[in-house]
Amino acid sequence: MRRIRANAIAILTVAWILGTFYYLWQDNKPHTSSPSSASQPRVGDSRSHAGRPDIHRDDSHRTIPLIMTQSPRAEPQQGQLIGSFDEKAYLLGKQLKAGDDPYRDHAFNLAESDRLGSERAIRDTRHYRCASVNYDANLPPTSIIITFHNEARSTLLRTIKSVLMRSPPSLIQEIILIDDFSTDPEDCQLLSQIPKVRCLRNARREGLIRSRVRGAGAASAPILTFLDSHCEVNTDWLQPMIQRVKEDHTRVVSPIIDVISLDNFAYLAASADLRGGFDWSLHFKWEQIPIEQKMSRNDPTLPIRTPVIAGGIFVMDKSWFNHLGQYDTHMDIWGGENFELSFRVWMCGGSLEILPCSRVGHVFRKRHPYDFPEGNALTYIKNTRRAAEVWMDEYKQYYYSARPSAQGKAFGSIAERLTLRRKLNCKSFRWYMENVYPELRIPEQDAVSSVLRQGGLCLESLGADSLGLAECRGTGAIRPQSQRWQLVEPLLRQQDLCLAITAFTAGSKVKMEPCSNKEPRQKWKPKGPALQHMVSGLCLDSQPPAGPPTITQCRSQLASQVWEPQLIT
Ligand code: LR7
Ligand code: MN
Repeated sequence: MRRIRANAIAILTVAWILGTFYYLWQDNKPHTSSPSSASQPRVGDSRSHAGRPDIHRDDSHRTIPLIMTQSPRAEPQQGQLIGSFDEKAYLLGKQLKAGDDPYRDHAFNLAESDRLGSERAIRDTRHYRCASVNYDANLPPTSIIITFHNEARSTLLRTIKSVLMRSPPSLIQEIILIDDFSTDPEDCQLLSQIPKVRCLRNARREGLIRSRVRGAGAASAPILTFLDSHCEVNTDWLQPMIQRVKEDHTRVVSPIIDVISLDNFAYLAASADLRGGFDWSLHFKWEQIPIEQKMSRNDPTLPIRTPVIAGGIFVMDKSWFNHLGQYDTHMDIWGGENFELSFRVWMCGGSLEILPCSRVGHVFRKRHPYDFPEGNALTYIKNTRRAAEVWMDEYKQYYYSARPSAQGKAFGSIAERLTLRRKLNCKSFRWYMENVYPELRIPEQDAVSSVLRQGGLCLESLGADSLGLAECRGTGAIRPQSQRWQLVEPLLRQQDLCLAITAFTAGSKVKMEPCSNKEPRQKWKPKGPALQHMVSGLCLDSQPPAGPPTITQCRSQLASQVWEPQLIT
């Protein structure tokens, strides 16, 4: 009897341990994206509804913090998606020749892309809670618009097949390809044998902006979905975006853009805490969502408001796209259109968001693999200048000071776009700054000039090496440059020269030298009325008053260490 009981306990213990291991394994195993689940409801699915020079290339988007993922599992193959289309013949029609540089034509490793096949499995990179979000059963269908110029056949086909494999078929009305005058018309034409795929070819090179407008004009669905030509969409990518647009047609929504390695085509999850931002030169960058917003996010499936979108991958109501003026079709080839669209959407009554439950992979590259007929730099300047002139009001001055070379470059007439802005009764850029992107610092606030007063005297630079206290001269505009200081933490500037220590020890002299944000000898911060050198911890001291100032041990209220900034107005 006792033996039977002991055996029973042992069996139960083993079963419990095995059960625990199985549970943990289930929880940790990589989820692999599968063909869309919307048409096949899951058993026990308890879904509840919840709500470039920087000109050459905008490189910041290539530095997305990554979360490394495990290798994916096999995904069931989907037949019948491509009809009579002969995929093998299509891919064999363009093969890399032995000895060719696999990066030459596309700025990514073509050999690796060709080797991968068109239906590979990728990891489902969403937060696990996304799988239990519910979407309406009767979402409206969308037209997918993909513009390309000399895209590699294998990446283009993988983009299309990933859409067909991982979207509910009822949501895909059509896939419109705009061949932007690629060398070989068959790259596009042959793909129109795939059911739902249409191919439009430009008679000359138009650039991605006019190409997308053409695609949108040909679209028959009420919702537009734009994709770059080297993407792979992930599990249930489409429903979250269409749902948000269906609920409010003024929303323009993007997925989180995962990274497909340009070297080995690994699919890597991007951080879910990023939004789109920019600097005054109109250089796009990914940035952390502001800390207060991050703290108040208790549901990782909720949308993230974003000041700008990256530009290539987004969903928008077609009537809203047309109502808001599509794109500025005087912009050429590549660049700047994402700012123009983003400012316009926000300022004219819409909103922009990133949906963390939607994930799309994109091959980020380090250079453009195609030519710019007018040159890369001039094109980027023309496009961003148009965006700045039409939308940025008095704030455009900061764009020009960040990009002095833009001044005087041709950008064509903007009369039509200004009329559009007036007709749509759009808000000011100031409103955008205050309500949408208050985190963008205004350079002029940093650059206000002050005198640094000590008693009746002012700190003055006398050439590069010599500094001293001198009688404060003039007021307002007639203050001499040598007494005007800009306190842009951590730098103490006079134009391009900055106050620097000469050595890190007490008693060392200070001098002026060309500014560098990275130079530890130039870093200062206010400490009460004193100015403390951040690295040495010593304070700026006028002693002895006759010679050049030095750095000495900080002592509170020591008269020779008191520097009162007095704004020059
Ligand atoms: O003359 C051209 N004609 C085209 O049809 C030049 C390009 N294109 C096509 C091209 O084949 C591709 O499909 O336009 C698309 C975008 O060009 P890419 O892939 O060379 O550029 P990118 O990935 O750096 O582009 C990002 O910035 C662009 C600014 O104009 C566009 O907004 C792109 O759509 C945008 N891509 C994304 O947002 C994807 C995520 C990358 C980021 C950030
Ligand atoms: Mn791209």
